[in-house]
Amino acid sequence: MYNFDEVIDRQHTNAMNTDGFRDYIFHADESMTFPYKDEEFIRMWVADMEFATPDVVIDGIKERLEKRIFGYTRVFEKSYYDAFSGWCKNRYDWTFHRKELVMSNGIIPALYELVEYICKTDEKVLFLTPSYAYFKYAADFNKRDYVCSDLKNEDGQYSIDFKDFEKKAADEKTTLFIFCNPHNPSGRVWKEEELKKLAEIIKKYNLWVISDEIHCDLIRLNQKHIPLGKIMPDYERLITAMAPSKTFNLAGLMISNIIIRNEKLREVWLSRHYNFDNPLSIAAAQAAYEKGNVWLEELRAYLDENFRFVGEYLSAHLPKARYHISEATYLAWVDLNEYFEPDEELPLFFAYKAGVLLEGGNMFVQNSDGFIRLNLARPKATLAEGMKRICEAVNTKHTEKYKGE
Ligand code: LCS
Repeated sequence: MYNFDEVIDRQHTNAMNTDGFRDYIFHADESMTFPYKDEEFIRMWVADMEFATPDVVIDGIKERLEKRIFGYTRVFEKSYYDAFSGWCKNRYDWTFHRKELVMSNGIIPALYELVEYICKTDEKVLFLTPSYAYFKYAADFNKRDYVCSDLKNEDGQYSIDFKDFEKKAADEKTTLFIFCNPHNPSGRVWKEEELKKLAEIIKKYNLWVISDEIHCDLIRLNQKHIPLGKIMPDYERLITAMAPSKTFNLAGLMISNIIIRNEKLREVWLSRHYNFDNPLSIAAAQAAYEKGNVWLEELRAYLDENFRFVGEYLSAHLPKARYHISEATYLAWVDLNEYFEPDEELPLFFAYKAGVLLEGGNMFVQNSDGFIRLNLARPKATLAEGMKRICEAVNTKHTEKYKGE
């Protein structure tokens, strides 16, 4: 049994989570102060976990360290493909050809590159909103327009508005759909019928599609992830992105898998991408895919329990909050519209009044005012403290808008 209750000190590790929040959440520098010391915050924002990377991964890195030379490195050996494709086969009954797999330091940099390679300057990127903001940033970075299709939210149940999606897909300038499967921030695991309907529209308009499946391993125990590649086995214009970074808490090692079916696009990638990888990251990822299964199953059970706890706590202390257990991710998506005005700066409110760092709906492009996103991948004790502080701050809130100190 792994000890997910352990509270691990992350100070002095150059962690974004502990040291990067002023810049990322508040666009501020070190001069921004709070009624809390930095180490007193309960940090429920950026998507990494407060849990240790599994021992099997750390052992994999140690074994590689003992080889003592860290020269220029790429994934040459078939053993990496065997480990990762075996993982996909076992968990999702889905595989891909070895030649289709390329590596990237992250999915974000891959998105930035792929938008440039795929979309001409007057073409547009389509995605579903609310959205992980880097889908929009990937378009902005390349000076491409983007178009959003708002998800429908019926009493907290999110679904795709297929009519609206098709209307936007039909625009001949829309050439690329970036799809979050499962979806951050709503936590939806898309069902087979939904994926099939999407696939029909994608095919009808011959769209390129990047299926970002970074969250696919972190689903509730009762859920099933279906790679879009399994629904569209022969569709050439599909790129699938998966990574060990969220699953095993090793985002800082910067390694992700990009599966590019189209040969021409792969050639562009291989000729323009900086094709080197970090040897320690390869070792970590391979060990994770070969030996991380047991740890992951225990983690998922722990996360399920954290989601259950949050639901229970909110219904007792903030009964007007709308909350459903996310089907995927370790991120809770909570609708606080009954307590706040739509344009209130929720991250600012909770940082000042609760000592909790969290992300607000305004950070997810559109269609998400009045929401907060809470990272639940943490020990139960600090989760309970975070929830207590959040609920107390809302319940003692004055009725007027909070505008910062
Ligand atoms: N794609 C999605 C859908 C994500 O949620 C994230 C990280 C990434 C890509 C990043 O991939 P990387 O470049 O690290 O391989 N999500 C984060 C989030 O929601 N908050 O902090 C990070």
